[in-house]
Amino acid sequence: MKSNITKINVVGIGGAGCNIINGFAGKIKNINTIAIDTDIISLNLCKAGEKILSGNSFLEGKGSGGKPEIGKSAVKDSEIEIKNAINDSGIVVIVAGFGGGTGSGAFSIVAKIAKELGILTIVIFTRPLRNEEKHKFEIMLDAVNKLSENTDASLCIDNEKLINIFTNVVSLNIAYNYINDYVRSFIECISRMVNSNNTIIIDLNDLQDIFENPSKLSFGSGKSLSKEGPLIAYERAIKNEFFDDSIENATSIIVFISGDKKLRLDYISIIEGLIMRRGNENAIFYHVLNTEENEGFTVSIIAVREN
Ligand SMILES: Nc1nc2c(ncn2[C@@H]2O[C@H](COP(=O)(O)OP(=O)(O)OP(=O)(O)O)[C@@H](O)[C@H]2O)c(=O)[nH]1
Ligand SMILES: [Mg+2]
Repeated sequence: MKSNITKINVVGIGGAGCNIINGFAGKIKNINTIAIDTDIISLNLCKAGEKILSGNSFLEGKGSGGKPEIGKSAVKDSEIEIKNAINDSGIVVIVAGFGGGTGSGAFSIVAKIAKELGILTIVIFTRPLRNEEKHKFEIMLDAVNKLSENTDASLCIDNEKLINIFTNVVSLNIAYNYINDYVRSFIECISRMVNSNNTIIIDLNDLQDIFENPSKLSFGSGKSLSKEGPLIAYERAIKNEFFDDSIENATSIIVFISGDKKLRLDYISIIEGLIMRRGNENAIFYHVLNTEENEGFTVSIIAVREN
């Protein structure tokens, strides 16, 4: 019997991509993780289910040296391996830190392979901290300009926001973990939307329609265990530091509310009313409901606008 599970492959590229997928590799249902890097040390530390070392014949596992054109040609050498790894996916989510050589140079190769296979392709990328070298910004902007070529939707995470969240007193690693958790919640949301036994559903075809034109995403998610949990979870989602509140300009808004069997109808309609009022009146509204949570409530919002 053919399974109707949409297989989701998350592909981390370069140092940041590998670190970010370490936050959830093996921990989310129906998700496979694949790491691609030119740097053998980064790849060895990565917990992805599958690992691809690119450009080894000329880089000897030493990385791209910050050069996107090297990262790109290295990963081109691995095209067949990449194709085999993602072939059976319904959705590919590429994760990379823009600003270095491997992720910024190679993401477009992986996106092109995925699109040619007819796979829905989402790119999650980070922007460098403001105190990083100027040329990293230029590399990042070049990569951003290539996003619409082979990407259905992209989600930008500005590393600089960590400075306000942590007021500088924590290690970079702890701050980066915050982003790993955020990416994990996004992947979990996509996976649960298309693969859970939801009361009101959204499927891969709906996502394909929503992302008909290359789209920019804004995402926020919140959880709460309390009685008024759905409302608190909504507030947390909307106030998420990485949710850039572009909801006013969104052409589509997806809201995913999950809770236990006692999930109250009045809470659902309050939340949906609040979101609709914030959004543009012409925005298409999609809602997904799940009542199979063991405890607590989650509200996730994805605002979609054209790239
Ligand atoms: N959120 C997050 N951002 C990171 C992390 N590591 C690096 N970055 C960001 O990503 C940018 C690119 O760095 P890397 O991912 O290390 O670069 P790369 O793609 O491996 O490229 P090369 O090492 O130059 O071949 C950096 O300038 C940082 O802004 C991480 O673990 N988490
Ligand atoms: Mg690297």
